[in-house]
Amino acid sequence: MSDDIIVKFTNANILVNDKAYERIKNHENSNNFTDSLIEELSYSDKDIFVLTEEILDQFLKGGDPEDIILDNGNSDDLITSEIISKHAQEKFSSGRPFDFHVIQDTSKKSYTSGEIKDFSSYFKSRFEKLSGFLDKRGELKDHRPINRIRKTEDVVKIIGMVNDIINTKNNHKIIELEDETGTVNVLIHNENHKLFEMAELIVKDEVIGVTGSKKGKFVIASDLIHPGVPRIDEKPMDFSAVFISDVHIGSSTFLGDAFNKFVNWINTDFGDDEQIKIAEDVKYLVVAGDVVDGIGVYPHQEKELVIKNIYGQYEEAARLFGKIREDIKIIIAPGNHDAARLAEPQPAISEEYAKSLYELKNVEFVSNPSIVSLDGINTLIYHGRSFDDLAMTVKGLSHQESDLIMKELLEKRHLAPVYGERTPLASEFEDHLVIEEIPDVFHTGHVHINAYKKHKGIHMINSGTFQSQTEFQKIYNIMPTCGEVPVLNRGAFKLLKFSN
Ligand code: D5M
Ligand code: FE
Ligand code: ZN
Repeated sequence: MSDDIIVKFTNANILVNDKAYERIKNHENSNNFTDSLIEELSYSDKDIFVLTEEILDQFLKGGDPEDIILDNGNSDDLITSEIISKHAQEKFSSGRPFDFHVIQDTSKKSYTSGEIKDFSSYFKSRFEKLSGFLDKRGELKDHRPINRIRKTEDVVKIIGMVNDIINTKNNHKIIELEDETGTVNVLIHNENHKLFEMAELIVKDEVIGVTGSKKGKFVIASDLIHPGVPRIDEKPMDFSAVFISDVHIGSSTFLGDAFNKFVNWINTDFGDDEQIKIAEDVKYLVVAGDVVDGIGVYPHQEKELVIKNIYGQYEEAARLFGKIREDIKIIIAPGNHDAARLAEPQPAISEEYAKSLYELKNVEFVSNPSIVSLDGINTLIYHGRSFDDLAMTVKGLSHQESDLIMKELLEKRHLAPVYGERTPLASEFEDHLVIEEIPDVFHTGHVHINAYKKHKGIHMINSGTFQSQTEFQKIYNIMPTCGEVPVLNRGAFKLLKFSN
């Protein structure tokens, strides 16, 4: 009988210490008790573990045996430490198991032959992906292709890409909409205030749904529908993630003192008790582009550089990021100042230029945009170049409030909806800038001004900069927020200031 118990536990990869074994053996229904223990404990992700009296107590109390297993690492009661699996040892000795993986990276996938046919397959891909989201919207149920709309019709539902937006003499708006079958003009009356306001946020090349009626040449819009994002549930988070961007190492306006303070904080050597507590929790540092200032990014840039070659800039970056404690994973995406193809999607920063940065063991390089999972918290990283286009073309959107832009991009389900303006987009076979997965965190930079808002459960973060105002920014009256670092601390947003 008691041999059976041992065999059962052994087959289940569970070692039983003497005291626990005595108690199980003396249980009135030892066989059934063994079975239920094995069933409960086999959910553990450890290869082998030791069943102790405490675990048994926990089990009998109806608690989760896992809770106590984690606390038991140093207990003398364990038979020996050698028999704990290597896997478990790694997990416990570092004390910080990482669950990091890259969900979307276009570094290698992204290519283009540069031929005209790429251009049409690019737009076809964009249309297919975005109309796919709209197709699921109840408001657009039974929508029809544009060439199937009759001359006069009371109820019209269509999906199309915005070809053009025209403001009429009487202050109405006409949106020219196109699908694979044809084009149609959608009229938005200025008396329909709410709809007109919505229409002001529509940009060229985005894909929208329209409901309305057909009269003569026009579809008179009663509603405009974005692909949209559903509200998401907040995920539990038992660590801190830190977000920075636009460090601009190599520039004479790079704020080295503030950055050093930041590094000291993240290493738990600087800050008040509460701040140090947050730092102790940090597992991930995400960098959303413009790590260095680059060279030849704008005319006469050399006058504003203290490190005038790109290799030297990345070496300095490696020296500074190399001071960060090694048990923090650093994830780096490129921006428009980094050494990577400028056209988006930008592949990861080139190893050729950033050799010493690549030598740091705790750094991961990803594309712009990319999606990474930080212990299950899905983070969409995008530098934010397209913000320039949106701030320029859309009334009410500005660099100062990039949270409003981020919200629009989420609702449009596209990171750079306007094609052919300042944001160079690679005409690929596939549109990689469609927001296909709903992230938990949407992290951007580029504008050098911090922003934070939660939209339908998604943390939208712009991580500001470590560069003081440049000559260029003076001309455009851009007032950067410097050395202000957003942190998600166990799900709560905090902004830590290192600028003075
Ligand atoms: O961008 C730094 C800041 O300058 C940011 O606020 C955007 C703005 N910027 C940069 N390039 C342009 C263009 N071409 N037009 C308008 N505004 C721009 P950074 O990428 O760090 O140079
Ligand atoms: Fe920048
Ligand atoms: Zn930038």
